[in-house]
Amino acid sequence: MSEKKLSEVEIIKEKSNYLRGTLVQSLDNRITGALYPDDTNLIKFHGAYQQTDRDLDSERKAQKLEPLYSLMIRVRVPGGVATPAQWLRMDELADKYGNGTLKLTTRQAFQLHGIKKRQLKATIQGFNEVLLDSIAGCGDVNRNVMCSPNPDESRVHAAVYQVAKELSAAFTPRTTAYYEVFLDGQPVDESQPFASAKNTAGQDEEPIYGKTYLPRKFKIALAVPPQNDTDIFANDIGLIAIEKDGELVGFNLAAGGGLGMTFGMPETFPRLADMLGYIDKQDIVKVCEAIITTQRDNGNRENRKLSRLKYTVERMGLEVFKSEVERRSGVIFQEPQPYKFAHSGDPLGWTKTHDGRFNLGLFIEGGRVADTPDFPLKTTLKMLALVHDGDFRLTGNQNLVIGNISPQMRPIVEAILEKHGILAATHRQTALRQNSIACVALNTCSQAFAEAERYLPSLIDKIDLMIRAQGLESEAINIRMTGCPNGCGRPYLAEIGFVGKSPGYYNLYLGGAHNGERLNKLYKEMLNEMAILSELEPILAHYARERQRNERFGDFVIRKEYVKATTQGTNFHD
Ligand code: SRM
Ligand code: SF4
Repeated sequence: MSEKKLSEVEIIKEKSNYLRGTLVQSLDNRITGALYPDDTNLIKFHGAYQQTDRDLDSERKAQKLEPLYSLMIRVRVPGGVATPAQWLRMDELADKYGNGTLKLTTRQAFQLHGIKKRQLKATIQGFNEVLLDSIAGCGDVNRNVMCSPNPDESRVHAAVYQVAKELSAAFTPRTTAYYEVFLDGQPVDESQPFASAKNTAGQDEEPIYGKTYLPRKFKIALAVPPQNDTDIFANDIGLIAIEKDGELVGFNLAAGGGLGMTFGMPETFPRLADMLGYIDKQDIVKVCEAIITTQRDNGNRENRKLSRLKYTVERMGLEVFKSEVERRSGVIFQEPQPYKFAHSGDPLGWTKTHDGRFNLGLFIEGGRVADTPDFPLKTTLKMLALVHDGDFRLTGNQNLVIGNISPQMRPIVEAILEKHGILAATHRQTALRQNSIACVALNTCSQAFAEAERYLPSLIDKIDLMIRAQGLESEAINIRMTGCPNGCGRPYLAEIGFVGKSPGYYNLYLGGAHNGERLNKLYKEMLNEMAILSELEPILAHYARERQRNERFGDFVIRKEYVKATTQGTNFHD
């Protein structure tokens, strides 16, 4: 039998000595703004990506300059809950070392862009001082664990959030490389998993991942029905909280979700996680670990385009995969418990918590926290963080919840936000815009074929005119755009999805379920703005005229046969 050829990244991991590589030398080298090539792969495990300013690439090339290298760094926030002190620190680091903005990601993490490599260590040390870390922000490991961002909405929410934190800690890499390379001399909080290992430098062990980690990235999300605000079916593991008499008893577990695909490679496709069954809450870490090690040992390590768990499940077959997980964990899946998801969006505006405090959901367009002359969002949130006695919660839809506000603080929070027009901005939007997501795309993302975050707002300005003309301003229609088919803004779960094909041109997908339980389907290819608007206008008008009571846009376009329903990942391209 011929030996299969491992992908280049596998070799780099193998010889990296638990993710060290030559990172120290790369960061010290002052001749170039770039890292050594192998280290560009390893740095991802520590949460950073080497990028260039793509707006300037050709100009700099013409001037025979190297690209303007910088790093994007992703800071994990399990379940999205951050303290005011953490918010303030992120705000400060964005100004001091980054491009002056914060990106709230679709996985409830923070991203800073534009960090120069000589300032990376100081940036990471800055996170560490407020007990944030970037290890496993990216790389072939379990990423930021998502969870409905309202831990105080009920006792169940609080319990689910604890499970999210437990899973995050259980699957954080144990290598001491992060500590050695970035945190020399800094105190490490004992709650951070690598703290316990720091005295054993040089004798690293990765009991779960092993020396070459996973074949590919891995993602876990938890949700509390009826909210599917973490889009659990897009994850390698999706956990649906099941409660009994107001207490969390366990989870329905779905596995094998993932959205990335490559144009022209039909063997790659978005796929929703399959339901494996119900598990009691005390078994959840064990079962998730069994899924992770099954993927570790069976995932494709030759072709990174086919290495996510979703392809392992397809290859092994669901039943064989499930039995293997049961064998490894010693836990048998029970029949899934009944549950119902209503939506995948965020509740915006004021809500009251079960213990009499308040949450305020704010719409953050594209998840970008920045200041503009007429909309000082970043400065206003900083002012709020200076007085706020609750927390800040990043949502899976790139929005922000000012959480846990005491009744006494509510008028103060309101006054600060009102003074600078932030509250009004959330309220005056159409429900369609409030349900929009755009991935980063240009100018930092190396994968982008087209704009997303910088373009979607102006496209929605035009779609909004049709929406208002048809009286649909209160219809929550999920609309999502990405600059390439990797799926970072989860466009294949949108009721209206745009995926960039080339500058100014997008594929239009229709028919995703409003609650995140059905993928959409390609409706038209390579549309420019004019074509997008002329395609959408009659469909929206048709929806306004003929929708049934409570019928969602995604369901309507299927009933009226604009597209066929996608029933599973393997028929996404049909
Ligand atoms: Fe993503 C790669 C941004 C959520 C699927 N993603 C990237 C990179 C790092 C580009 C790269 O490889 O060079 C992007 C950095 C852009 C930049 O300049 O910041 C990037 N992904 C993002 C974020 C920031 C989008 C956003 O605007 O919020 C999200 C960060 C999440 C986080 O905090 O961890 C983000 N990415 C997602 C999601 C959504 C999710 O997880 O719910 C997906 C689809 C779900 C999935 O994983 O299948 C996603 N990103 C990808 C893929 C395709 C993976 C695949 O299986 O094919 C890539 C490319 C890759 O891994 O090779 C990618
Ligand atoms: Fe970049 Fe593509 Fe992800 Fe958008 S979807 S951030 S363009 S990788």
